[in-house]
Amino acid sequence: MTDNKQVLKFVNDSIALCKPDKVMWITGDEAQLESLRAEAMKTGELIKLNEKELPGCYLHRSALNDVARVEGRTFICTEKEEDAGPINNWMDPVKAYKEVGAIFNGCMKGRTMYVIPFSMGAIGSPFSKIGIEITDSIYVVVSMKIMTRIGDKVLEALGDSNDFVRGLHAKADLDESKRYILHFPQDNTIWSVNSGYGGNVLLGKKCFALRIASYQGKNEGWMAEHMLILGVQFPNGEIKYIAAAFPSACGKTNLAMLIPPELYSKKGYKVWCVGDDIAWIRIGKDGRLWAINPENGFFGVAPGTNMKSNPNALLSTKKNAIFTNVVQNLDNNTVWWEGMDKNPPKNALNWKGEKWDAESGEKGAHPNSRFTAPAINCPCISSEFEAPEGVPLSAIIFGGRRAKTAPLVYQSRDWNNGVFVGSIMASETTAAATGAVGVVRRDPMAMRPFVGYNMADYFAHWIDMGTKIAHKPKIFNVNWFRTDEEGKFIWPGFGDNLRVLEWILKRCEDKVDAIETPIGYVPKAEDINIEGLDIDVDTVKGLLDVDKATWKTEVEGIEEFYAQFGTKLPKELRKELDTLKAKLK
Ligand code: O2Y
Ligand code: MN
Repeated sequence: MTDNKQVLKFVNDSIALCKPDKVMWITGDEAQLESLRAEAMKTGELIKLNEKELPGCYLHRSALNDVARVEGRTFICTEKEEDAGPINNWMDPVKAYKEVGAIFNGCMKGRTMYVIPFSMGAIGSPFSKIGIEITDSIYVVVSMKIMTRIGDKVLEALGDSNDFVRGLHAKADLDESKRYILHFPQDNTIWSVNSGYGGNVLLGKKCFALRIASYQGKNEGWMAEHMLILGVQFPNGEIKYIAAAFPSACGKTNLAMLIPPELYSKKGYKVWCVGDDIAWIRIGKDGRLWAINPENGFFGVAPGTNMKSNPNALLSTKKNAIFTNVVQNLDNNTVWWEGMDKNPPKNALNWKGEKWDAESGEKGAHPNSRFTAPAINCPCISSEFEAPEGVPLSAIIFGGRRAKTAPLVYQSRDWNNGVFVGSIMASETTAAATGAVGVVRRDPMAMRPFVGYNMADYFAHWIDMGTKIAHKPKIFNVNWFRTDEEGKFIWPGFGDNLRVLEWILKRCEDKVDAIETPIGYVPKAEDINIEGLDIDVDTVKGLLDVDKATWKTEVEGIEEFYAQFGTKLPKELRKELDTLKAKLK
């Protein structure tokens, strides 16, 4: 427990509102967590998996109506609507506290309230931030144990400080019509009600580490970004770090845990994962950008994860992990999902807990089924994962899924041009996502659902950071998803993406030339190493082609997207767009 008056006030206020029968402070002690897991097993909230095959692992099934983040019910509650901006849903904070407070009122009667002190970032690191999550869900407690650092040591690090995020979560009735994920950036507060699933309830992740933290970063002069962080180790032992932002379904976790192709590993190249989803980035004393991963685990999509696509992710799930909404193999009490292997279990339950026949054609695992796994399980976790100051960034990469528009890789001309490149990021929908194929969704810096304030101000913050960073990382854009006439991907992707990272890191050190195009610098085709690949230099030329007509159409889409920001759009971005238009003439 703690003497911190602000923490006690927050907990007491929450007790008065939610009226739980019992309150339990989460100490981080393994015996306490084990007793909670045992309790959750009795109610079916957690199912213990085969201890020999998957030691310390559990299966969790969410409610059928509660299987993903709910962007439509996620709100930024600022006094002025303009401060939330045109991309976010906005709710007046007075109205939000009153109306959603009524849903919280008495919602924990007959239940236990758990108080989880947690740290985003290693405890005691100058980069780290503390939160208190109050919840009525054991699944949340045990997941927060994996995804963050929790317990008494966090309260010790907080001391008397009032600098903590207040997170209140209640499953309530899981009524989706009364589901709200509310952020009060001006009060350091998050309220989540009527959901029990992932990103809606593990409040350290998207709610704190992106939405609230992006607002804190703007006010405090740093950046909270939806980026993986990886280190490329060269044969001479030197390691260069990259942060990269991609919209969902672009293979972010796969890139974060990339396995070098044999040609590279034989020479001594290695890739180390610092983080797969979120980066907190600050200017170091040396004038470079330094990044930490504020999380302690991975909350990865299960379907499609296999020993070929991402062995490091799969191996990360082999102990002390929680699987949500996957198939349960009843013969050996292990788990399975589509794309794990070609041998679906014969005797199995689907994600809903129903008897499931793989031959039926129905999917067994939910498409958004997840594993929650400790980062330290990952075979390629970086030795700098816990480094208090993080890692220095040589490059920032933006990316999207574009069939034709964006080349395999291009470098922005300078920081402001790089911010422009991030601001126009977009992905084309796949059939799996929406049913409509090829619809362009603008997702600036992959932060569309995660900026906790007006996106135009967020762009301005990026521009402003550029004026303060003495040694700026170079900014690039990649597109692994260009397709041929038959719609097939041209670039092999996965581990071979290291070939592109190699060019990027060479550019950062001025070790390789490039060709100027209207959108930035592309590689000379012969400078992308294709040794051992089934493609030739002409194919690479095609992958690097910048088609003016396609980009003129793209500019129309950018104009339309920018229009919603009105006069708030930073003039630097307007200028970049004008320059692009002029170069395309
Ligand atoms: O649907 C959810 O609750 C999870 S969404 C998610 C999980 C891990 C990493 N990234 C994301 C995302 O939506 O970007
Ligand atoms: Mn994400």
